[in-house]
Amino acid sequence: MSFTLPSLPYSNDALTPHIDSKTMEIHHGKHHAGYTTKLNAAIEGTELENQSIEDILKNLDMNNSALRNNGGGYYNHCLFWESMSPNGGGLPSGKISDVINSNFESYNSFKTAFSDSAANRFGSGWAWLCVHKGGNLELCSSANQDNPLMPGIGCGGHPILGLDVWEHAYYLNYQNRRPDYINAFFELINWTNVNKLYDLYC
Ligand code: MN3
Repeated sequence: MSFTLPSLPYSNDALTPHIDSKTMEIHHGKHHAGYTTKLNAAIEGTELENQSIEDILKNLDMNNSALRNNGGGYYNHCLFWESMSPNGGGLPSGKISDVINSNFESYNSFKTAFSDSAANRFGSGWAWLCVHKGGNLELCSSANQDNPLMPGIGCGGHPILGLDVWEHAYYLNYQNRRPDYINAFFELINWTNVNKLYDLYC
């Protein structure tokens, strides 16, 4: 069995003006496709072929850089596309709204903390919102294609929202202005999906 590149849940131009069509086309069609191909090459002929991507990441040998980079890249981008919606953004709805308020005091302080986490990640990486068993939330960031499911990353729980802060995610439209891109992401967050993942993993 091998992993397949998922279709985007919307068209390349659906997230404009926040994320432009060309960036989406290259990011999904080239970068994510590349991680998928290389993940499949890394597991071909091994016992990992029959495992879920979550299990592969949870039990990862962190010295296996091909699997770490491409397994992470595959999973992280799958979550990233689902983290956004043309109809997203605005205040959180549903249960996650209450959980954010109880964990971070308010939506605004959550937004500031998540944005700082994304802005302060030096070089390439990701910002995450994760849920622990029992329902508590944790914010963190990780380098490169690392992911909270991997051992020893320094943050834990199951990711329910992920923001890609690699330059390939924003450079065409925003150049070096990562904070503007982070602000734009908040106009796109798919709170329906965040609620769904919270219920699955809390
Ligand atoms: Mn990316």
